[in-house]
Amino acid sequence: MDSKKVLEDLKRRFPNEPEYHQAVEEVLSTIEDAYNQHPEFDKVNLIERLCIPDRIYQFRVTWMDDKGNIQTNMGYRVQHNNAIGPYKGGIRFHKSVNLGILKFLAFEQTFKNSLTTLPMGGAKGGSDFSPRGKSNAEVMRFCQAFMLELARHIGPDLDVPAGDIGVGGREVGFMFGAYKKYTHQFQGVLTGKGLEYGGSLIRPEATGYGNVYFLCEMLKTRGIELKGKSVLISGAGNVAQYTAEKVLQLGGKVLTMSDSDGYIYDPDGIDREKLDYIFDLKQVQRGRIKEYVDQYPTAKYVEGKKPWFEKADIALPSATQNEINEEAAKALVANGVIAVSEGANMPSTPEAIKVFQQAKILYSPGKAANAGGVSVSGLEMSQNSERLSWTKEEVDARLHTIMETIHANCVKYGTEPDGYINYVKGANVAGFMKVAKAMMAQGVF
Ligand code: NDP
Ligand code: 2IT
Repeated sequence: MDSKKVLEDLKRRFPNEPEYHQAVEEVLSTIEDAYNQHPEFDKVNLIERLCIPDRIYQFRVTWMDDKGNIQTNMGYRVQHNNAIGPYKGGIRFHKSVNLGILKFLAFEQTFKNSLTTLPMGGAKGGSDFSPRGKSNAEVMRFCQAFMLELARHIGPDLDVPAGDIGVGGREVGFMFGAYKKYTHQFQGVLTGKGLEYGGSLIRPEATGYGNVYFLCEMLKTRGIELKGKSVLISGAGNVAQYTAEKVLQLGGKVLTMSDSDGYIYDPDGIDREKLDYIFDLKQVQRGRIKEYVDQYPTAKYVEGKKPWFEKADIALPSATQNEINEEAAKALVANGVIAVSEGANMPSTPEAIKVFQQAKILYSPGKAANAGGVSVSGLEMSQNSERLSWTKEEVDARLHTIMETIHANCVKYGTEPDGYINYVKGANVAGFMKVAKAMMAQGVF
């Protein structure tokens, strides 16, 4: 494989999809050596078949707002690869959603799901609809309209969506209800469901908890403990909230959280009581993070900025893609950060990753560090299939084991001659090899 040529070709065929190009470039640049050791891969053009999604559905979603106006949004499902299991991946509702972003996410998901040790292929879907500022009834009508079209393309053994940005328990519930009504079937077709109708314990917590378990594994390689360390978290949504909870449980100090308008910095740390306030603010009131400083005036709110210029030991980006650029990465390193572990998908730009790796700090990409979410989704599918529910302890223990296994695989495939662990390379090579071998065994499609 000539990775430059493959990438140039993709850019020519699919222009105006910069996030997709970015995700592909990162993987190709790290798997090239491993790929070239298997000439049989290139003989069947495995790389192009792995980079280009199996299929993409694109549709108009029409719904009525509370004033009786008819609104339209775009809906998408990218089914990237199902070599190792049914398509699996979240649904994102955000005004920025477009095909290029969903293609990057579906591509990443394929390698992430491969790393989880569970049988899941890669997919992603979503809409440029934003639940922010919409009434409950509007969100319900939108979810029903979205599912009216999506329902014909998914199924428990075909494609199993879940949440992502803008899609939490409420939206999954509305979509599940709609799927059930349209198909007349009660099936485990979505994960992240409520506990009363087939959801798994620990699924809401899984991405955040998993990232902190992964972080602890990374720290262990240098004999460092999380206890007593200060932590910057971005985002204030599902991933950020449960990341903060686990950091607190393990004795770390959370200094920041954020949303797309700005960040809060609490010099005393966000303790249990303050975190409960944030859970209520975000999950019940659906408020904004700046309201935190009204409640806790010793904290500050910084409008329009990201938290990366504050001094801390650890950074856990948990909001969105490309939220850490080169300048932010340099500031983190200059301030003595020892580890960056990604709760979000592709939050660091390629330039930022270079800064972390050149400084030889511990740095793990989202496809390894945030794989806990989809892993517990996989465990939810297992529970649905056997029509049983496992205890919190059992699911959490399995999540822990999966994160340790992913870490061990990154070490196995990513350790460089000087002993530095290149987690990007490790995750990409480990994720790639499993999918590649499955594709080779199944013939050319
Ligand atoms: P939520 O919708 O629950 O929360 C997203 C948070 O990030 C909000 O605080 C939001 O602020 C902020 N945010 C979203 N978009 C932007 C933006 N463009 N710029 C700045 N801030 C932004 O989503 P999740 O917590 O579920 O997802 C966060 C990240 O984690 C995403 O990258 C997602 O892909 C990834 N992820 C999620 C998993 C899951 O299980 N949910 C699993 C693995 C990864 P605001 O309210 O202002 O929009
Ligand atoms: O990016 C992700 O891994 C998710 N949004 C979770 C996907 C899932 O199917 O649970």
